[in-house]
Amino acid sequence: MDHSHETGEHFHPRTFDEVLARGFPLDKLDLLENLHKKLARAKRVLGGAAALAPKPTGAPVTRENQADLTPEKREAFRNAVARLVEDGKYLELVQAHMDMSHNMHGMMGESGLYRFLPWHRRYLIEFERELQRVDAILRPDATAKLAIPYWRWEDPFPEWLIDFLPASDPDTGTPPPSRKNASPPQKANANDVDIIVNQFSIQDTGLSDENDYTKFTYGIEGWGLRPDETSLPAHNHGHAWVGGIMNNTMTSPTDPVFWLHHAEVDRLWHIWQQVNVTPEPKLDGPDRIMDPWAESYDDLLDTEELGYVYDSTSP
Ligand SMILES: [Cu+2]
Repeated sequence: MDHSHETGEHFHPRTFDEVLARGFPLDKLDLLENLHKKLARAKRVLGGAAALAPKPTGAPVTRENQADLTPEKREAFRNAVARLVEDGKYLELVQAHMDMSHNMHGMMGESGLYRFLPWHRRYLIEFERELQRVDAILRPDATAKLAIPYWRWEDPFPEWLIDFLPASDPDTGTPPPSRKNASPPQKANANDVDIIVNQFSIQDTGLSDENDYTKFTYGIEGWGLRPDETSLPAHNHGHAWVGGIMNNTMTSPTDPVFWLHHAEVDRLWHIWQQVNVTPEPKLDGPDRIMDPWAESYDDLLDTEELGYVYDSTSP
């Protein structure tokens, strides 16, 4: 069944399976760009940027590999998410991702492709600060602040989240469909991650003026190819592999594993940034601002300055 919105100039695939089947929408770039401008314009009439979350104080928190997380931290993460679901904040966070006027995926065109990494970096920071806010209430005596764990794609689904799906599907108000956690599509293995981070230059995006940033983000979002020209599993494939609500392009953050999956995207970007410092995305004017927040691409380049580090910088 095709659930995508494709009437006239509207075009937005509903599932990552569809996104994978269609591939990067090179032939629809003008259409998508215009749609985005229209949506963004409509949005500006409705309301301004969200208030900035306060700058983090103290030492940066450490985002750890979910497989190494202590039972106490797993428990604290689940309890904090459950609390955010209860107080309605979780739904607000999901709604920010459901609003396609933010143009943060390559399925929406060229600027969406360039905005994918910085937009989701900013989005995770918002979630992490909310986690820390409720964790401070739930564990007033805790010595270390909570951070978002990351899920390495070659690892099995985090077993400590298997029974954890606390939020309702925002579209139906009922419990989300259960996960699939199986191929197809394949999720990325260690060799795929090496291609994404170290062999990104083999990607041919078909875009004019492509640079290293274009090629890297194209591969990590999930549009790329392996050297043998088969599809290179990456971010999009992880969503479709988990399935259930994670396969929904708009409501996927309803599944808490979304944050761990995107923390891995963010960690791989961070690793890549350490050796590839010069290339810039073509983002001008409002496209450079990661709405609904006020930060621009340029404000989102240094994770330590943004309040967090990763416990490992090897892919
Ligand atoms: Cu995603």
